[in-house]
Amino acid sequence: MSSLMDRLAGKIEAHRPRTVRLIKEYGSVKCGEVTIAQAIGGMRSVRSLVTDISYLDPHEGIRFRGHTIPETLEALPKPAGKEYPYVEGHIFLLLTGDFPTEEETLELVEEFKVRRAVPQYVIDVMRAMPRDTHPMTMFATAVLIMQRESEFKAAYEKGISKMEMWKPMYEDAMNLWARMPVIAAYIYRMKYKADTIIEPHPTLDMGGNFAYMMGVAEPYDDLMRLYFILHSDHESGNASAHTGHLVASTLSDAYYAYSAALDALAGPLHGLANQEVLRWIQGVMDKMGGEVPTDDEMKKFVWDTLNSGQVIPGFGHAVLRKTDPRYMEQRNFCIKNLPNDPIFEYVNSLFNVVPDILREQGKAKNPWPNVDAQSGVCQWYYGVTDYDFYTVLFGVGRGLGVLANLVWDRALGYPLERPKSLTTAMLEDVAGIKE
Ligand code: CMX
Repeated sequence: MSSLMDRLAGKIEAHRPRTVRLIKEYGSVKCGEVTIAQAIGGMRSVRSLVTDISYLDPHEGIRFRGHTIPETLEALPKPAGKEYPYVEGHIFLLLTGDFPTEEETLELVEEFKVRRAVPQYVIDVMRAMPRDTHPMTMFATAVLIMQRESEFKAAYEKGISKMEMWKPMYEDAMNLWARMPVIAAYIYRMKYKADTIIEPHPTLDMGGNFAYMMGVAEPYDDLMRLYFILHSDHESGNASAHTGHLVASTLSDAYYAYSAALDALAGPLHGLANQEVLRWIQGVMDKMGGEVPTDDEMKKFVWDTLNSGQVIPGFGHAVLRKTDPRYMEQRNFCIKNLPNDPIFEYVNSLFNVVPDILREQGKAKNPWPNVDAQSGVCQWYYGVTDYDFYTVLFGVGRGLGVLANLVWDRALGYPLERPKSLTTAMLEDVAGIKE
């Protein structure tokens, strides 16, 4: 057993009695209620999911295992000479709740290297797809096609006790974590870089190897360490994490569940917003002939978009009610590394004008920027300008949290998800509407 699996086993043993006790002794205690608006309106804020891996406070933002983003970035081990931590160490934190030592992190770095070989049939399937297929479709397909390798599925078919199910789920998660960045970089080089594939580097960590396989020089490796960590988890209710949890609740394996989570991420109200931000900015740039608009000019572009019935991508959030700390952390990176970049100036200009406009329009509950408003700028600066690829990057990051949650879902025996539907007539009845 690896140090990580060993630590995880201890954590699971210690945690199980808490869940059992809550169900057995306090199962009938209410933790929330549901209104008609919530039932019709996408279950906003309904307190009906449980995870200990991250918690999203509307005003403070995300905490990973109780730690804010700055605390997490500070405490995780970093490769020598680098500003941002090993992604591998963050996986250790998400799974166990403990910050790993350098030694434990390096053990994980080595383990992922052993697990990361992508089978040839996965490559063949990706290559057989029309080259203009959206990269998220390629990515989700690549994950799904590997389902035949699921150790969870194999163990289930042989017959495995409920208490042991987390172990093959962990093996599946580890294999996926190791392969996700490799597959993502493969798609990028095949689709956008004239099929000039770069094989994995023998010594680099996950972030370093990803940058290497993308063919992008330093400090892109550090950017991607930051990026993957920031995008990893946003508690359970967001569409991608929730989809993963729902699918796995049928005792479906990690390949089915993560692939489905990617499908949810591919919508423009969720992860695809990062490509939409760059597409929107490019549209403005074209109209401006490359010049950065004044605030008044930018206001007009924003109002034109709103008046044509579209959302401003990268702004608003279903839970957050302040500027997303993930936006701020990426902004800090930009201020340090690309302060004079024209697209960064565009994003800053949007930061100056959009919140007031959304407030004036009076619809969005949160007028502030979210994670997607800033992430594409950095990619563009380092030459990754094919913005329909950006959601794949989000998908690699989100996989860290989705898969960590799936391991714990199995460890705690979370059951099949099955909320109850009502008809409109029933709601009218509940509301006391007579005619
Ligand atoms: N621009 C214009 N209108 C917006 C808006 C925005 N950025 N954000 C919210 N609104 C509108 C909604 O469309 C909704 O309008 P209707 O009443 O006409 O349907 C109204 O304001 C109320 O929405 P809300 O309760 O504030 O927000 P929701 O929880 O419904 O939706 C989100 C949240 C993120 C989908 C929404 O803010 C949005 O569409 N933002 C733009 C897309 C985006 O950036 N998505 C990425 C989010 C982060 C991520 O998951 O990656």
